[in-house]
Amino acid sequence: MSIAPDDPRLRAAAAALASARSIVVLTGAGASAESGVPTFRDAMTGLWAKYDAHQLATPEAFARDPELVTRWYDWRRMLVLGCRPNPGHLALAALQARAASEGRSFTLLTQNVDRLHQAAGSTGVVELHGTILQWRCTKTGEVFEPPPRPFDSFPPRSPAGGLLRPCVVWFGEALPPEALDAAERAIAACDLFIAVGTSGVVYPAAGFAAQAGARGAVTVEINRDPTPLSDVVDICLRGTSGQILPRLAAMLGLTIAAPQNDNPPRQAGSPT
Ligand code: BJW
Repeated sequence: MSIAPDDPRLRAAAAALASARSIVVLTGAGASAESGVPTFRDAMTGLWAKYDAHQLATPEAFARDPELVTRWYDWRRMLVLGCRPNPGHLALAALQARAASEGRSFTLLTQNVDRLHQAAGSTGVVELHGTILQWRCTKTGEVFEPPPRPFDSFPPRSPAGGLLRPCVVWFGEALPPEALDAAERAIAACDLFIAVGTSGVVYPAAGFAAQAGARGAVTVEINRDPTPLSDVVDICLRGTSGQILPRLAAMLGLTIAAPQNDNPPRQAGSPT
């Protein structure tokens, strides 16, 4: 059930968005669900139903069975290349543009690997878990942006003959240091922190709301379902990001353009 338009929690969140000097938004897979990207924990459908996502998203799985792991990631890469930003992505981009025009800081941290925030127009997006649209050679470290069609053979190889792997962060791997630094600096300075569509169980991102709250920021969760973050934040907004974020934007006087259905597919080139 979604939150009522006149709910005081919605008004409190809109007031915080209108007045905060430094806003941090953390998004998770739920933010892309209404674009048709399966959430991490729902990604195992069809041919992949017999596998556990936690078992595939590890360096150990890649070492053991690079063909299986790269087939899964290439299937997901093709899926996200066919997806478009939803009204939640567009609302975040509009809120960021508004904040910037008023000289206020707005940092978007995402755990998502689909680059839909960038496609919606968000800038300076901090990719905590990398991106599935880029792959790197495990031999040379060279990064490639494969063309928008499936790899010809699995596991894919670079021109140097090394195995290619997606530029994502697997369990047990360190987050990109520059992304973690940027997140920590933004959290230390923020007076409003909003977690959108994340299950709040994967660290370090799962700890960000508590860190922001401990430093005195107002904390908000937007999620379809309760999560461990629900007990940590000041304001829980229960509903989908594609409904709630445009509503908050509208309360600040922003109009969100309807997503374009006739966009050409996103293009990828190679190498970067
Ligand atoms: C909607 C909606 C709609 C649906 N609207 N809502 C401290 C304590 C315990 C463990 C650890 C710890 N610190 C580190 C760890 C270990 C580990 C970890 O956290 N394990 C936990 C499982 C316990 N963390 C790590 O290993 C991290 N590395 C690390 O800390 O390194 C330290 C180190 C330092 C130096 C050297 C070496 C190491 C790395 C974590 C990397 C996570 N990677 C993944 C895979 C990325 C690639 C891929 O996509 O395949 O990232 S795992 C997966 O989870 C993915 C996601 O980004 C991430 C978070 O998932 P998310 O986004 O929350 O999605 P879901 O599916 O879980 O939830 C969706 C939510 O949306 C739900 O709540 C729905 O209700 C909601 N929703 N529709 C709004 N329309």
